[in-house]
Amino acid sequence: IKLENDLFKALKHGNEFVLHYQPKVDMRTGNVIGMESLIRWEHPIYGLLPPKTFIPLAEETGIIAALGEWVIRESCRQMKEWYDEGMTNFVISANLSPQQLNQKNLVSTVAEILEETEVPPALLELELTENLIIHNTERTLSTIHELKQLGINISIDDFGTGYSSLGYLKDFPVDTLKIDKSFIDDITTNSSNAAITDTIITLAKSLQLDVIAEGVETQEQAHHLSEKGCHLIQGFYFSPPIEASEFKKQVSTIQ
Ligand code: G
Ligand code: G
Ligand code: NA
Ligand code: MN
Repeated sequence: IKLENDLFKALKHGNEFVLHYQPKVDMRTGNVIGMESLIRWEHPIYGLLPPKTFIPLAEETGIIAALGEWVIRESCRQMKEWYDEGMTNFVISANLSPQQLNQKNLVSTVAEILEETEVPPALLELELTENLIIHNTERTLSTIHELKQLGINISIDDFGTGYSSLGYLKDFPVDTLKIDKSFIDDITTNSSNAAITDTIITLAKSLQLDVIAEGVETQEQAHHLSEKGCHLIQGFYFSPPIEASEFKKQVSTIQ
């Protein structure tokens, strides 16, 4: 209850949340091609709280609608700032909770934020978890179509972890599959996970989707993925999520 009250207050007063940014790198060029924004809560007493300590609570209490809107707006605001500084080749990704997709006004809110922040729609990506997509309804599907019509990108997060047939992929207008970290962890030693990863890469290729691996921590993992044709990488190997102020420095170091 205590944390729930704090969450309401933190959102109302607006300045206790912060986004960190994790670069996504194209290994063929070494360029940063985008970044995922990941929320943290600068709690006045408990210090910097990771999302797992408050996102579930925000989802249970419905606060996620307003919090999620803040995440998209702040991601776009920061993106525009970097864009104006000449970093025009990035796509910024924000995570979307399942509840947000059921919000009636989600599409119009995203449209408003794009207009307000003057971010080109093609430079925004929303990450949806595979489980959200599997438990889809007609409405989920039409919402995703409407989001796509705004000109933004859609990626499927944690790909490979849902219990699904892959049939949904032909109905959903998605751009990118994000291979879940759990497959990447032991990709060089576990032949099953290597085979699954390989299959996802092939699947993405045949459906003409982009594919990115997340949670890449070692050079061996990066090499393995590269050899299999997955050139986009996100993970501690290049950088953990970092503050906005660190991001510009990191970008010039990586590039
Ligand atoms: O880096 P990390 O510990 O921050 O992220 C942990 C989890 O929290 C991830 O599963 C990530 O998808 C989720 N997460 C991070 N930021 C957000 C956000 O802004 N919205 C939602 N819904 N989930 C987020
Ligand atoms: O949205 P998603 O569940 O994919 O969130 C990504 C999570 O993975 C975040 O908590 C982020 O901090 C974390 N993460 C990103 N790269 C790495 C990595 O290389 N190793 C580990 N252990 N965690 C990572
Ligand atoms: Na994500
Ligand atoms: Mn993920």
